[in-house]
Amino acid sequence: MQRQFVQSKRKLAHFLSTRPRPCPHRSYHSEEGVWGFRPAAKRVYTVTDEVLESRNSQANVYRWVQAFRQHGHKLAAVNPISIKAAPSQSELQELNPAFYGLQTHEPVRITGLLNVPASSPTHPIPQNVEQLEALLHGIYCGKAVSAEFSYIENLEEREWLALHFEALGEHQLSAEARCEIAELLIKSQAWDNFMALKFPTVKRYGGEGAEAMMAFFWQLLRDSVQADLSHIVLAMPHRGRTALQAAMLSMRPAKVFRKLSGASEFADDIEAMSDVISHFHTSEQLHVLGKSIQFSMVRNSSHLEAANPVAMGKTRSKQQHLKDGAFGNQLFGQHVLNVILHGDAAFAGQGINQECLNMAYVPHFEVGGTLHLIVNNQVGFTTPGERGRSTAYASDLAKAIQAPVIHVNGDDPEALAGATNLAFRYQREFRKDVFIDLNCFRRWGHNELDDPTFTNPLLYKIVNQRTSVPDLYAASLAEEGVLSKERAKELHDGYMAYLGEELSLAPTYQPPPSFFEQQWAGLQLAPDNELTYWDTGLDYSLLHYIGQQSVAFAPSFNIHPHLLKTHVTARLKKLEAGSKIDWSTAETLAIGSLLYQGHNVRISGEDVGRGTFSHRHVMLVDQKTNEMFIPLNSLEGGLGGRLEVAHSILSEEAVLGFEYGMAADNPHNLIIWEAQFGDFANGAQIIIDAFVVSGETKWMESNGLVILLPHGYDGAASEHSSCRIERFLQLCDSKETARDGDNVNVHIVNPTTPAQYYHVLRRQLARNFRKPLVVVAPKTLLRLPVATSTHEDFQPGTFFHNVLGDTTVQPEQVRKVIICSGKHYYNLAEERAKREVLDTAIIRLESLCPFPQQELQAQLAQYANVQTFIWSQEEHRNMGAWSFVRPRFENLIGKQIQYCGRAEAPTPATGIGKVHKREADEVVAAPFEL
Ligand SMILES: Cc1ncc(C[n+]2csc(CCOP(=O)(O)OP(=O)(O)O)c2C)c(N)n1
Ligand SMILES: [Mg+2]
Repeated sequence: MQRQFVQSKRKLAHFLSTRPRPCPHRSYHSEEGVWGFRPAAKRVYTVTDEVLESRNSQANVYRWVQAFRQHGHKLAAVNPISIKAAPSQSELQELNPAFYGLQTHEPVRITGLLNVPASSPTHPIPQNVEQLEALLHGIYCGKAVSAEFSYIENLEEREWLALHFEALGEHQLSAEARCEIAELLIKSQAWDNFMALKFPTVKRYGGEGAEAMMAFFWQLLRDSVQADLSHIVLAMPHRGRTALQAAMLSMRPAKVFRKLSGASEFADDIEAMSDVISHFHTSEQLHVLGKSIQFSMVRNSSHLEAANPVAMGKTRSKQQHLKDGAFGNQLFGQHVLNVILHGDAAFAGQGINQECLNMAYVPHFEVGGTLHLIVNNQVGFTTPGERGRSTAYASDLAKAIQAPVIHVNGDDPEALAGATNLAFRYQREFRKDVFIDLNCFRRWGHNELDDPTFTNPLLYKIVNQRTSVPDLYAASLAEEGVLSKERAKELHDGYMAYLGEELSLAPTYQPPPSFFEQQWAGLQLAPDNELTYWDTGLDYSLLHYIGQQSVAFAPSFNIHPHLLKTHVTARLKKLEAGSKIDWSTAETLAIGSLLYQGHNVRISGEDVGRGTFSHRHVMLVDQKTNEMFIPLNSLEGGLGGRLEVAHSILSEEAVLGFEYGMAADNPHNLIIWEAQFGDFANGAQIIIDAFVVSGETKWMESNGLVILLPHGYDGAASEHSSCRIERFLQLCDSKETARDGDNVNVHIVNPTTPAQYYHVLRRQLARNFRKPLVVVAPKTLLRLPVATSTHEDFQPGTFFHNVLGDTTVQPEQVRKVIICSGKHYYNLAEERAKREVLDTAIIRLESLCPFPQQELQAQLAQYANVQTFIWSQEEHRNMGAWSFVRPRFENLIGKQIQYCGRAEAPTPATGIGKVHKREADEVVAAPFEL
C-alpha cells in the first residue's frame, strides 16, 4: 500500500513537471519597463504526503466530503425569511453517503479530509461515517453560514478556503465585542425609527432588516487596522447608507435633518445643486484599537452600481500615491483596501459589475482584490430574486472570476463578523476578490412609503410577523447575560436623545466644508466670469529632449522595422527640424513635459499603447521577446513623474468610471481616457451623466479627467464617425444668453493643431482649478501634413487658443465669414484655395464650451464688410455643434448665422461610399455657394 502510494506520488510529480506551462512571452509582462505592473511571483503549493495518503486511502469518503464543499450550501438554511421549498432529494443525492457506497458505521480517519478542532467532550472527532455526516451537515449546511468555492481552479485557494471555513466556529467574539456590535445595531435601528417618527414622508432607504451590516463594518475595521491598512475606500448604494454614516461614522445627524428641512448639505454660502441624503459621503480618519485608518466612502449616484469602478479607481490612485503594489515592490493592497457593497437585484442586473470583475486582475486596473458585500434583501424594488436573474444566487456573477462566496444569515450578526474575518483573510492571503452574500430582508417597501404587500404578499407576511434583527440580537445577548435589557434600552434611549438634540440644532447647523482638502488643498473653484489663459509653453530644447527620449530604447531592444522608419526616425527628423510636428509627437511632448515636472500621467482605454490609429506608440514591444517598454519613463533629470499606459479591457462604462475615480482622488495626476472611437463613449453614458458632468455641482467634487473622443466623417458609416458632440454640448451648462466663465461644468474642445492639443493637455494641470475636459479628437488629422505645428507654437508664452482666426485673408476684402470647428476646417480651407476665393474668412472655434464669446468677437471685429455668417459642419443638422452655436452666436454676437452641413438624419453617417463622397463634397462646397 505504502509503496504504491510512493509510486503514485512520483507520477504526480512527473505529471506536474511535464505539464505545459504558460509561455511567459504570450502574457502581458515586463519586469522593468511597465510602470504600474509587476507580475506576481508564482506560488508553489503542495499537499503533504500524510494528507494525500489519507485522502487516497479513503477515496470515497474524500469524494463525499468534497461533495459537501460543493453542494452543502444548497441545504444550508441561511435565509431568515425563506418562502422557497427545500431542495429535492435528487438535488442533494451527492450528499448521501450511500451515493459513494459508504456504510453508516464504516470507520473514517478525518486527517486530511476535514479541518476540525481538536477532540473535546462536546465536539468529539468523528470516527465513522454517521458521525462525520453530522459534522459535515453542521459545517456546510448550517443556519448561519454556507460557502461556495468548489469552482475555484486553484488547489491552494480551495484548500485554504475549506480549511478556514471549517474552522469558522473558532471565530469567537468576546463579550465586549458582542456588546459593541449590539450597540451599533441598536443605533442603526434607532436612527431609522427616529427618521420614521420625525420625517414620515421621506424616502430614506433605511437599513431595517439589514442591520447586521454593522457587524460587517465592525469586523472589517478591526481586521484592517490589525493588518496595518491605512485606507479603506468604499462604494455603497442607498440602502442603510445614512444609518451607517450616523451610527458608526461621524456624520452629524444635523446635516441630514438640515437637508430634510429643505436646505442644502453644504453651508449656505456654497453654490451647489446638491443631492439626496442617500448619496451623502464621508471621508474621515477613524480610530480603532489605538490605530487610525482613513475611511473614504465614494459619492453615490442613483445609477445603481455605477460608483463601483469609481471606488476601484480611487483605491488604485491611493495605492499609487502610497507606492502600494507594483507602484512599489509588493502585492497590491498592502495599504489600501477596496470594499464594495451591492444590492442583490442591482448586482445581478447591472452589466457594470461584469465589467468591474473583469478588470479585477488586469494589469493597471488591479487593486489587490475587492471585498464585496451583497446586501441581499431578496427583492429589488418590487421584483423578487427569481424574476431578477437567471441564476440561483444573487452572487453568482462572482463565479465568473472564481471568487469565493460566503452566504450568511442576516439574523446572525456574529456569523457575519466571522464571515467578514474569513473574507478579509482570504483577500489578504491571495489579494483577490471575495464575496459575502448577506441574506436579510427589507422591512418596508422599496422606500418607506411603498406598500410591499401589493406585489409580494407572502414574503411580507413573514417579514411583518417577525422581530427585528437588533431586537433579536439584543434578546439573545440578554438571555446569555452579556448585555442586560436595561443597558440595551439605555443605549437606545441615549442615542434617541442625541438625535433629538441634533434635530434641534439643525436649523442653525452649517456643515463644515469637505472639499479642497488633503491632496486637493490649494485648488479652488473655477472663476465664474472669465476665461483664463495659462502659459503652457516650454523651452524647445527641453521639448526636443523629451521628444527624443520618447523614441529612445536600448541597443538590445528589437524595434519593429516599420516603426523604426515611420515612428522613430520620422519623429527625430521632425524634432530636429522643429517643424511639421504631428499630433502624436505633440501629445508625447505634453505628457513627457508633465512627467518631467513631476506629475504622473495615466492614459487608459482600449489599445491606447499603440493607439487605435496606430499613431501613438507610447509603448513599444520588443519583436523578439514581446517585452514592453515605455520610453517616456526613462527621462533623465526632471522631477520623476511616471506614465502608466493602462491598456484597458473592452469596456467603456467601468473603465471610464475607474478613471474618473483616479482623477477624483488626485488632482496632480493627469488621467486620460480615450474611447476607441468617440462613438463608443455612449457605453459610458451613465458615468458621463452621473459623475463627469454633474459631480461638481452635486457633491462639490472637482475632477480634471481628460476624455479623448476620436471623431470625424471619413466614410466609416454610422458608428465610427461621430462622438456625438451634440450630446456633450447638451450636457454642459454653458449659457445661451450670457458670457461663459471657466466654471462651466465641462470643457469641450475640438483642437485643430498638434500644438493646440499639447497646450490643452498641459493646461489641465497648470490651472488652479480642475474641470473635466472632453477633447473631440481627430483621426485624419493625425497624419495630415498641413495639420502640423512648429517649434514656435510650443515656446514659453504660448497657450491654448479658444478661437483660431484667419491669418490668410485681407480683412477689408472679407464679405463672408465661415465659422467651424475641428478637422472640417482643413476641408473648407482646401475648397477655398481650390476656388481661389479671397473674400471669405474661416474662423475655428477650438473651444466650444466654454463658448469663447470675446475672442470670437475680437476676430469678427476685423471684418467690417461682412454680410454673411455661416456655421459650417460636416455633421447632420440635428447633430454637431449647430444647435449649440446658433443661439450663442445670435444672442451674444448679435448677428444672424446660417447653416451649412448635412441635412437631418437618424444616424450619424451613411454606410454607402458613393453617398458619403457626394455628401462630403456638398458639405464643403455649400458655404462657398451660399
Ligand atoms: C440603474 C438603475 N436602474 C433602476 C433604478 C431604480 N431603482 C432604485 S433601487 C432599485 C432596486 C434595487 O434593488 P437592490 O439592488 O436589490 O437593492 P435594494 O433596494 O433592495 O437594497 C431600483 C430598480 C436605479 N436606481 N438605477
Ligand atoms: Mg434588494
